[in-house]
Amino acid sequence: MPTASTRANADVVAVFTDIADLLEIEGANPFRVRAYRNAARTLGELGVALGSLIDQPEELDALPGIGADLAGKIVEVLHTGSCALLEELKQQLPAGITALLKIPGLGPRRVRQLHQALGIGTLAQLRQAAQDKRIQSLPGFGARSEQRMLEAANSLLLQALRHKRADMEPVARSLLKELEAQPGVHQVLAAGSLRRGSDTVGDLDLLVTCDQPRSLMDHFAALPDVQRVLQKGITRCSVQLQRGVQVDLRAVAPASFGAAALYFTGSKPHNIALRRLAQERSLKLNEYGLFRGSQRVAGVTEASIYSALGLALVPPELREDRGEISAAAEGRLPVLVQTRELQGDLHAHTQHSDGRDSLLAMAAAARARGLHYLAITDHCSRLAVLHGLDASLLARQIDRIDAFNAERKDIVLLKGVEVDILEDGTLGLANDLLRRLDLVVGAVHSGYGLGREQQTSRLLRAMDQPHFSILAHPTGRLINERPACEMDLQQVLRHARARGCFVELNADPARLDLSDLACRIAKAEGVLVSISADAHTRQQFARLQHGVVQARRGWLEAADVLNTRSLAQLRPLLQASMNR
Ligand code: DGT
Ligand code: CA
Ligand code: CA
Repeated sequence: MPTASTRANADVVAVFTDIADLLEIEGANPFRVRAYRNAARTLGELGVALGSLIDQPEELDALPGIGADLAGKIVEVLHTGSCALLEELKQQLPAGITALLKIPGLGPRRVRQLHQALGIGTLAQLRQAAQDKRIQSLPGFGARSEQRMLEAANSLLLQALRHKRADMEPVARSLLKELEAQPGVHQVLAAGSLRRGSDTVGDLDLLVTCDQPRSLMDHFAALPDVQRVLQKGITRCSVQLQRGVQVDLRAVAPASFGAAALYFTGSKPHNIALRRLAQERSLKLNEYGLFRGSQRVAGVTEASIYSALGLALVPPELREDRGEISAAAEGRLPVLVQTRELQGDLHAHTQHSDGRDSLLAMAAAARARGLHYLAITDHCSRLAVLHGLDASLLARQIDRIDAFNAERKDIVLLKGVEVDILEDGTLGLANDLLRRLDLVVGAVHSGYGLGREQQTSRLLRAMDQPHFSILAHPTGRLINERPACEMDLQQVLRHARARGCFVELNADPARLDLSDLACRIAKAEGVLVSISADAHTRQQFARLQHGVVQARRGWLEAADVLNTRSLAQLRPLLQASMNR
């Protein structure tokens, strides 16, 4: 029977997000909109499965921002997959209309206008209307914005649907748990790009060993999350879940489990390189094992296969055929950084800018994650500067941190700021303010579209400022939303090293910026990488693990990462970046 407890939190988050978007497009009361948006955010960050709370509505009620009304709707979604309010809203507005909000420059009000004036309710309709030049004559639109919308709609429509890894991880985990609980199931593994830690994942590739594959496939195909069965055989089943996620499940023999794990983890180029290596040794490698003639010489574990090929075990994150095989042959695989090696986090926000939690709550959460220092780097907006608020705001934050450090000894707070890098490469705050801090985190928040040379010299100049420590989310990319800025990344990284600056690997799953390859360039250039959660809530320190996975894909070792340093080791490094 489809049980409510197996439905993912993600379903509730998706329903609430849709409600908020649709209400907003309808022009509903902003407070009502915000209630759904905040609830979606809270639930997205919830550590526990909502399904486990379904029989205790009072527990739901107790969550921040969730009243009796929302708690009722959560239960409704858990039971039915949707809720009456959403269905009602969908009667009034086309279901695809929320996709229009992804077009840069299109907010809810303009989406409503497009719908009312031209009946546009989908990306495809928007594209058609823009091609027909029907939009430019509407009040508030013009030929240029129409052209930009056309380009954006085209690229969104073309965008291959790849899922963010952080969204797919819990889906995979809950499927594995479900499979593991079945009788006669011995081993389970999520292979493919998810296991390799790729920042986006096309589909999930699950492996099991079990006594009765046929009945396991039946069970899998009948899971409540399954929307469509694409293919089903005795040892294989491909399904589509809600939100278009595809999952391939394969049952393999225990003697082949390692070989299958290796094969289905990939990547394909890594597999091909391994097979070539096997051939050179007159061996044959496939998903069933490593064979000499008809004799299986290895296959139960991945390690046995690598070892038979004369290789050290290659961590999944490195299996991209980017030099890992010769490194494994020569015993010079990197010792990849681990989450528990992080000593602190150098980028975090509190309720004093756009964060949600207090300084105390953030400090406690960081401490609970085993961190020994945390830099508070609230935004200092240009607007505040113009109004002369900056000095007093920053001064009060400095006082708060001094008071905290005087009283508490379990974690040290560092005084920082996230300051805008302006288009000319200067910073959004005056030097006499920056000078009072322990570190300055600089970031681009506008002018993403500058040309390559202009963007590069902007960043170089920012690092030439007297107080500049860490270049945050260096390329500005947002996965599936905004491409990396055009720039000469190698030159930027080289300059960072020369100026004693550091670069961030922002662990926000929507960013993961630097990319894996960029991390490798940073390592080659000798610039230290700061893995930061960029937490805006106390729960978001959990993001650090995503950053670490990305860093591992970039071959980073503990020594390559700034915040594996103890505070005593870190201080002089930061001081140098603050006194140029
Ligand atoms: P994705 O799903 O696009 O994020 O990427 P992967 O790497 O998970 O790719 P997928 O799901 O197509 O296949 C899973 C693994 O199976 C892949 O990493 C390597 C292996 N594989 C698939 N097709 C081939 C192939 O034609 N040759 C070889 N050697 N391996 C393959
Ligand atoms: Ca895959
Ligand atoms: Ca696949």
